[in-house]
Amino acid sequence: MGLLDGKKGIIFGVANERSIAWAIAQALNKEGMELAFSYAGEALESRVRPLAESIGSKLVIPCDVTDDAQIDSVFDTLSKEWGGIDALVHSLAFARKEELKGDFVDTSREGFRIALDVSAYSLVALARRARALMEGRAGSIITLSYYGSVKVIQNYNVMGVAKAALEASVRYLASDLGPKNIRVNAISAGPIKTLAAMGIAGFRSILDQVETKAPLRRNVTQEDVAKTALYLLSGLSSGVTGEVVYVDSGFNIVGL
Ligand code: NAD
Ligand code: IMJ
Repeated sequence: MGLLDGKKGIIFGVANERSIAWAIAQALNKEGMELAFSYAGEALESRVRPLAESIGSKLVIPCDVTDDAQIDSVFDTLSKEWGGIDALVHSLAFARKEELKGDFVDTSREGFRIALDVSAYSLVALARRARALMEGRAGSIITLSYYGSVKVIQNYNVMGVAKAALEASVRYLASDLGPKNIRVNAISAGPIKTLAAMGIAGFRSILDQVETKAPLRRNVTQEDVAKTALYLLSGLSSGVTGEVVYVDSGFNIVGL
């Protein structure tokens, strides 16, 4: 007997086996949830499909979240195949790499637009479609954020602004969808070595600072995040919505 037997969920944001979304998918599947996956761009299909198949998922659907037609097509497929869904995982972000170095003040109009569109608006776009498919079920939606939304972190720049918009969107979506018994929450994860952290100047030093200063004196893993995702996507968190839950070894509570 699993916590999520008979439940169905869609995962946005698996790129490879290191993705936070993949750890979440495995944790959900272990508790009995049936999963569908979306991937961004042809190149990623060959990475995502074998991972999906390894846990018995047959629904692997392309979706660049900047394209409304692709988003509609994902939800059409889910509606046809399943009739409804119980869970949605939004685990994606993007800013042009030139915006993730130097000063925030130099952010271009287009760089700002792209970061906010992919990393924040996409949650609103997905939640609106999910609402129809979660009708009459206790739905749960989660997204992934980072501490750069509330404090200035070198090089995070426009992504920090996008995560602030994302966290505020979580609260507004939770308010709109709460009356339909759909919950919306964010996990603010500590730094983890994934594709999204590759080539970021000073990343090693950020990992080292967590190890020396965070209450737990260690960095978090994808599995730490996945266990909180399991809590937020299951009935264990039935009274929790609009929250940002930190999974960061306690780093964010430390002052001087
Ligand atoms: P990842 O690179 O494995 O995942 C990022 C995903 O975003 C990829 O699957 C990529 O395909 C997807 N993506 C980018 N642009 C897209 C688009 N236009 N349409 C659809 N998908 C798109 O890295 P990750 O670390 O697992 O990142 C997942 C989430 O976790 C992100 O929101 C990230 O900001 C957040 N996060 C990461 C860390 C960290 O240190 N790794 C810390 C806190 C929060
Ligand atoms: C990303 C940039 C700068 C500092 C950073 C990060 N720190 C951490 C991250 C300290 C932990 C990773 N993170 C939390 C992200 O949200 C990453 C988002 C991201 C990463 C890339 C790299 C490749 C690219 N565009 C990106 N867009 C968003 O071209």
